[in-house]
Amino acid sequence: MGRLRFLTAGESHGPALGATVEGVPAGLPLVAEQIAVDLARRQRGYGRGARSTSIEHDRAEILSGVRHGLTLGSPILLLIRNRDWENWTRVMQVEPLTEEQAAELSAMAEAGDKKATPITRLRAGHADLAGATKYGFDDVRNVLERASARETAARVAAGAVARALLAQLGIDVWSYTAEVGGVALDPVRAIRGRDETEASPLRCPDAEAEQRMVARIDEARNSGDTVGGVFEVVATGVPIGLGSHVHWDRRLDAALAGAVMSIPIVKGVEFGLGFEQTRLFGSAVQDVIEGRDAAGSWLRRTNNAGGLEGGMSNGQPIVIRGAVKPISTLPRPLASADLVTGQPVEKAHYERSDISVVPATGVVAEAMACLTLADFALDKFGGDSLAETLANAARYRERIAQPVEPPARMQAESPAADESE
Ligand code: EPS
Repeated sequence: MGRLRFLTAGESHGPALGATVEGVPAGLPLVAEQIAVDLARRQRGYGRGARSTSIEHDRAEILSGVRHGLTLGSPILLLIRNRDWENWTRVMQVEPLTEEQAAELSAMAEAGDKKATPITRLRAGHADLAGATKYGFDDVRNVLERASARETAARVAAGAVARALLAQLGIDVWSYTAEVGGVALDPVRAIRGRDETEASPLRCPDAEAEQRMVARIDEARNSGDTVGGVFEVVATGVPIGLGSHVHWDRRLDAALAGAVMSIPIVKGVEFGLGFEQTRLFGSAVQDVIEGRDAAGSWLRRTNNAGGLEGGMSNGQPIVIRGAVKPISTLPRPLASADLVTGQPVEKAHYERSDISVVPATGVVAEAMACLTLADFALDKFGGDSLAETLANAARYRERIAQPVEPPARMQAESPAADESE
């Protein structure tokens, strides 16, 4: 990340999550309510557990970088308080434990309070083993508190700031659920509009497929299991030319793939037709260029490239598909091994968990896409104030809508050039 950067902080059951967003131009209207919309969207979705649906009601406070509703160009600090913290104050205490507090924690563990008991039974698929080994921990809680999907709430808050900037540039980013537990939507039946899709249990535009997806989640819940799926993120209004073909780390496709892949539960990312292209002839894959319309926009017959060619946006909608693995914390735990003894144990650790988080992961992927697109848009258009960024973007859009002048050498009547042919 260059022009727009962000960092998150916070443990799942600590006092709060935080995000710092740096590089947002001055003068962007921003209020907490805008951020609240996306935070609420991330918490919804059939298959989520008690923590998301009834304990946390995420809201981000804006603590810096905004004055009288407008950004200042300075770092924007966002804070989301964990409501569950009040149940974890001793277990997750920031200050060193006094002797009495340590004794209190031991007594809680002896009385069977799982929260207070060090975790050593490793969960396969989670960060438990590698994280504890790497950092030298004897209690997996020190890893899982940060590896938790709870951290993605901070990303969504940061992403909402980026979304506000993109909206000013006419760029919109949305996602929906395309597949859960092997049940895929049928594009022909995916006729729900955006509002209806948003209000549906899995944020899926195909009502019939959604019912079968819900059934798969129920099936997983009844057998103490979990399911994954696929989300699709679509970004519209992205002008031609964000990113670049000239160097690997300036490619927008690579940055988007990395950003979406960084979401803990994501195991694969494709653009447009993605892996399916490998099974087709080139003639069936390339998006034929049909010329320009009256407004100067380039027309395409298809969008198999998912809006990205040569590492750049090509003016078509950017379509990202992300593979969500089944959650690794299983209500009916798998066999495992103990971190301390190295011996097999009958059951891995289980606290609470969700059954499926595909719609929520789509919202997190929107945030990561927004942050990446905003970064690349600022790289292209610059600007320390919103007015400057918008003026630069408008000038660029105006230029690319104009007809391209014929190359100078084709205009010049040069006998020498004719002879050389
Ligand atoms: C998570 C386990 C559950 C999820 C949590 C991620 O939390 P808890 O252990 O407190 O019940 O609900 O996700 C969130 C709280 C969230 O906001 O997304 C895990 O193990 O990663």
